Amino acid sequence: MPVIILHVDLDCFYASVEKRDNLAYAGKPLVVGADPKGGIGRGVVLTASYEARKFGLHSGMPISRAFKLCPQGTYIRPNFAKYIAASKRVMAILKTYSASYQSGGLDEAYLDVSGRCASFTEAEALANAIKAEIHGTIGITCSIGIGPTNVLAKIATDLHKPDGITIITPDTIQDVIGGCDISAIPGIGKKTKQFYYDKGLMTINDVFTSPLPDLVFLIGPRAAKWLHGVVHGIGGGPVSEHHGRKSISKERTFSEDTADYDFIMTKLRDLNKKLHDSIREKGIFYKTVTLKIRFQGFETFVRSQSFTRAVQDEAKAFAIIAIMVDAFKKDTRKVRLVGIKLSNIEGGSRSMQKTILDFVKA
Ligand code: TTP
Ligand code: MG
Repeated sequence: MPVIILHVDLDCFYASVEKRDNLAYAGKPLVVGADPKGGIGRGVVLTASYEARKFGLHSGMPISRAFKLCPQGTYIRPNFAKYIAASKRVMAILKTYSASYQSGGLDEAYLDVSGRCASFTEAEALANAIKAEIHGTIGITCSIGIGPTNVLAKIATDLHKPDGITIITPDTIQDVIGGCDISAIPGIGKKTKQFYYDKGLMTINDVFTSPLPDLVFLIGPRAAKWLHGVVHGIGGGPVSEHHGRKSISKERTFSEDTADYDFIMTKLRDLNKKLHDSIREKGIFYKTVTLKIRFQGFETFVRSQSFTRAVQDEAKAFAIIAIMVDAFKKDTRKVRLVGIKLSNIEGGSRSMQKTILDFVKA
């Protein structure tokens, strides 16, 4: 019996809920996010309807830029309570289709339907039934990917959006997704993809046709094993948004040991910014900030502090680092190296949506 996973993802979720509740938005570009204030507003697009996406709008785009690209759009503020209520109802429906249910956040979930579908054809019929029930009951559409692993199912979902179904069987992986850019793989973002491009891995096919030892040579054993597994449908485990990474860190050894704390703080600010650029790109959140400081003679100290919930906050992280550095200033030795580590990581949209839940509860 083949392993068959369904990945269900709601289409432009927040915008769909708003459209459901206000017929005036039908067929129009709708943007849920910050107030554009005629083009000078701050903040970002949370989601854009598919009509708005035709103008190039997407989640995370500065609202001022969105307004320039699509001034005729309707711009509304989010109503999280409504989205959470809709999400709960959707998830309750999904759970009735499989005991093996795994949430992927507010608007997506994985269902292992191997137990009730003997073939991918049967799974497709089930996917149609799920789409119909969600549409009929909640009034919004979703897209469904069907695959032999969570990650392949998730990649499949994105191929036919909105309101689509895409099937990848173990035999059609290369046919269906071979031509996709490598960034179609969850965990490879717009910036990380350059790393793979530089190694000649631009499409999924480039990975598919590379023997594992070649991949190990190119990108190292850990990433190679992960990537090889993804494209060959090996490893059905939960989708990892960040290669199963537990922390992300950067450090800097000074060319000359220094006691100039203004200079040291400038370097730390720079490291902190780079780390945050990277986690923003990947959608990673962290709870713990660690400072590492090595003095002349190699004595090394680490100091950590944790937030009560996962965050992605460059300014707060830097404030914590500054306080921790202060405690070392009385040491008269010069500093050889500083580093920052962000750990207790939660990846991808899931934790982002947790913070939205926290936000609403607060
Ligand atoms: P997504 O599933 O990433 O996006 P979507 O549902 O809006 O669109 P798609 O049809 O491509 O699936 O995210 C689900 C919701 O999470 C989205 O409606 C708004 C919210 N969200 C944010 O608040 N910030 C973000 O950066 C992203 C990507 C999503
Ligand atoms: Mg979605």
